[in-house]
Amino acid sequence: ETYADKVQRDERFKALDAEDIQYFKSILNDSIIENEDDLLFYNEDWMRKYRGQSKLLLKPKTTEQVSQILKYCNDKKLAVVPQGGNTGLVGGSIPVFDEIILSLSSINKIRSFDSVSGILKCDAGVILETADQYLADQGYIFPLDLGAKGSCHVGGVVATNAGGLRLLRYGSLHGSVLGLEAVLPDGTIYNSMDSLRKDNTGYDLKHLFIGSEGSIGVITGVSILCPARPQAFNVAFLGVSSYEAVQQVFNDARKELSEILSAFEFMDLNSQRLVGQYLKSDHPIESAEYPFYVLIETSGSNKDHDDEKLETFLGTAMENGLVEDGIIAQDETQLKNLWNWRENIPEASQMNGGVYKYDVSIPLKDLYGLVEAANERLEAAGIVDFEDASKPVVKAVGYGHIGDGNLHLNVAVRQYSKAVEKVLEPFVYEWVSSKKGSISAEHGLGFQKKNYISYSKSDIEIKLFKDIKKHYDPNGILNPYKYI
Ligand code: FAD
Ligand code: 2HG
Ligand code: ZN
Repeated sequence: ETYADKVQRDERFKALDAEDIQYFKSILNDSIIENEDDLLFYNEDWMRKYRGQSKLLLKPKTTEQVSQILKYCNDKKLAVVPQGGNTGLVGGSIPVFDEIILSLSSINKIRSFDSVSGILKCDAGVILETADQYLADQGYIFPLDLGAKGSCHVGGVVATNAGGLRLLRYGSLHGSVLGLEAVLPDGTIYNSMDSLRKDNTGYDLKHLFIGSEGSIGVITGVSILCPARPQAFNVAFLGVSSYEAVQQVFNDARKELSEILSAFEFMDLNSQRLVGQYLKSDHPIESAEYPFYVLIETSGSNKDHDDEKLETFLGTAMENGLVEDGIIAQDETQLKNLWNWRENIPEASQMNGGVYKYDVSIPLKDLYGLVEAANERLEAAGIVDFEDASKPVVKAVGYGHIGDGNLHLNVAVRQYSKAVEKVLEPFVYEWVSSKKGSISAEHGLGFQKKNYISYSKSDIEIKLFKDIKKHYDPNGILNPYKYI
């Protein structure tokens, strides 16, 4: 992606000089990266779609160091991008021009865990999987899970308000995060880490930071309420013949599996074909190909009870023709394998060269219509073919957290190109807006959707956003050129 046609460097920001680097060295010693090759990973996003030109990455080890850095940058008008695990999917975590990258990866300690209340307090740079593993050892679970868990940070998912695979059961981070520690651009440290579950003393400021995408402060600590880890997990993978049937299965699952239903994901056939190519293996449902697949996870406290409920549910769904074929994982390995066919879609959809991603909320009945509309449009333009490598687009595939009304439309391409982008944008955003959907269900706006926010927010809402940004970051040094 080149930025020249989308945005210009803001000349109010100072360019980095030797004196600045000297200052950062005086507080961080060696915890900085200046070498261009070493900076490459941090300058480029996970999809290799966006690339910035930062000359400096800072890795503070304490909140106080973050405070010193931001105060200095604010005084000197040096622009800064906060970065967690750099797994964000909207180009929000990388610089656009020469912004300094402030990495949280060395602020990475578990601070405390209270095994009676289930409250975990940790640094922002703790890797999500590390936090979940720590909790597993204590019989608890992190209330959020996603495919990037091995790299993304607790602070990064909070800054994004990521949704993921467990939202259906545990709700959004706005519900489970109890308090935060965050550093404002002028160096002020805001701290609500000791908040209790109930606290109605005035504005609940933490909510401004959850999902703020690094635009008003740098999160350095998170306090989060974690549920007891379920004792028994089951996964079923089903082949379904129509999108209507997918919705019906979801409806029935909510009623019949009720309190043990913990995830309900759907995938279309083309997404599974891509995963098959990526994993180089046969699909777990071998009998035939189906237009749609559903992954159902149950989790509870009594394996026999859950097994019985799931088997009865599946038996009825097959008898009444809603489900064509299905399997239930018989052991831990099979359970992980079934999840792989869902969790590997992001990787598989970009293996041919690149991917245009749209992460949208749409009322359930219209949700898959977007994938059909996108494919029709690509076909009308004559640029899509699953097999023919001379066409720039492989296919538009659809999958996602159907239990949350969240579709992921991934347009797998052989290379990024302006021509393809023009066929898709603003078409996709207009389509979503016409159905009163949201152009970002869980990945945020970042750089990708900076020009499209008005498809989902009114002028008044956008003005209020700007007021908040100006209040917290009057010099605009934090994550500039992004959605605000
Ligand atoms: P980064 O990518 O580094 O940053 C994301 C944004 O937050 C940036 O704007 C950055 O400036 C800001 N930021 C990061 N850390 C801080 C901080 N400490 N303080 C202030 N701002 C900060 N998302 C979902 O919602 N659901 C999914 O199921 C899901 N699955 C994914 C699967 C894969 C394979 C991948 C690659 C991504 C997936 N995502 C998913 C995207 C998701 O947004 C990120 O994985 C995660 O939320 C970002 O965490 P991170 O630490 O990598 O943050
Ligand atoms: C998922 O649900 C993630 O797998 C990523 O949110 C979706 O890559 C995507 O578009
Ligand atoms: Zn998702």
